[in-house]
Amino acid sequence: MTLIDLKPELSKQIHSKHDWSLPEIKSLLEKSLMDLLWEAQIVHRKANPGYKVQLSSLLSVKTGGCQEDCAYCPQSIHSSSDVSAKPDHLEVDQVLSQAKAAKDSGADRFCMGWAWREIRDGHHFDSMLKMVRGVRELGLEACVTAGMLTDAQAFRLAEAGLTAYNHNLDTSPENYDQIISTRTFQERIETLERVRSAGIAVCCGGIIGMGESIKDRASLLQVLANMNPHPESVPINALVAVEGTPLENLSAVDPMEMVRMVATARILMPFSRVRLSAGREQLGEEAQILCFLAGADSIFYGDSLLTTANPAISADRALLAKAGVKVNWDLYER
Ligand code: SAM
Ligand code: DTB
Ligand code: SF4
Repeated sequence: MTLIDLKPELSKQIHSKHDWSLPEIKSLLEKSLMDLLWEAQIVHRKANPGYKVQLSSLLSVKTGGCQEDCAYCPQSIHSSSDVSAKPDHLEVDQVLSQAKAAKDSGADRFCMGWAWREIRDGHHFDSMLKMVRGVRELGLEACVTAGMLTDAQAFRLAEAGLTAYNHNLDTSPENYDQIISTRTFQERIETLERVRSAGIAVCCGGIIGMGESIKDRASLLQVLANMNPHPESVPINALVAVEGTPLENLSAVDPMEMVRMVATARILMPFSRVRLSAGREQLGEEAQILCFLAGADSIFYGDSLLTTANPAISADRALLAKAGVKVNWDLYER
């Protein structure tokens, strides 16, 4: 069931579709920035009345030592980044105390990451289930990102109360083998189907700034926008070029490219949460505010992402207050 089924009155105002063509999407990405922002605002205001930004905190439960060779990722054993071979796992109580701290600072969702190619059954998966239950008991939404999974694992995660599973497509199907060679785009799609069949919300997006063309960005968005239903949340990441990864020397993406990507995602997927994700440290306040205007309605909130830095909580509170953006708690009471 999609949001449009739940709120049928909205379908009369907003055209939500699943058959976007590549030229349609490319022409949105290349539109005059003013016209693109205007169109994105119209869609956003109609689809998301009472606009509030969701605050999602991230924690790396298992850092580094991952067998996959994703070119952007410092946690891959194929990279020489500091974190690439740290097989530490946080324990359940450590994770839940971080979740409690995230809740106390105002987070809505707690997202936990494991640097795995795929989930294996056993002690670590049992701990993951306990973490999901504990996070839900705190009254937070729970999200997990841990690589590929089986039908049975997806079902057990759903049973534990998992709200969403994050599994990004990262780049276009055409560009995929330039970035990752240890798995296929199709394997990613199959995991997403398992997550959806288990009744867990799908969190799926990608990264820009990895040397891809505008056509690649359009093609990635086409796959996302033509899913039916659309992913419940769509993280848009800007590459954080980490030393030791094959992409370490790439220069930061132009902030307006993030604005364009967010605006286009909003137009294509009116009711999804579009999350302004990694790379906010490089964006500056003005570009982030333009991303909110373009329809971003979620951010990662907390001083760190998985292994890299994120803006400080105090800076984010100041930014949200400056933009007059509403969150689920009263900014001025905390
Ligand atoms: N191993 C699991 C997986 O790949 O799904 C979960 C963790 S993985 C770190 C989650 C996502 O983080 C990746 O799919 C990618 O989109 C994002 N990511 C990782 N490193 C990044 C970087 N340097 N810059 C931007 N996004 C990054
Ligand atoms: C997503 O799309 N971005 C987050 C989350 N989902 C798991 C991860 C960003 C990671 C950035 C690099 C790092 O901190 O290691
Ligand atoms: Fe492993 Fe995920 Fe990093 Fe790829 S993105 S190397 S799968 S942790």
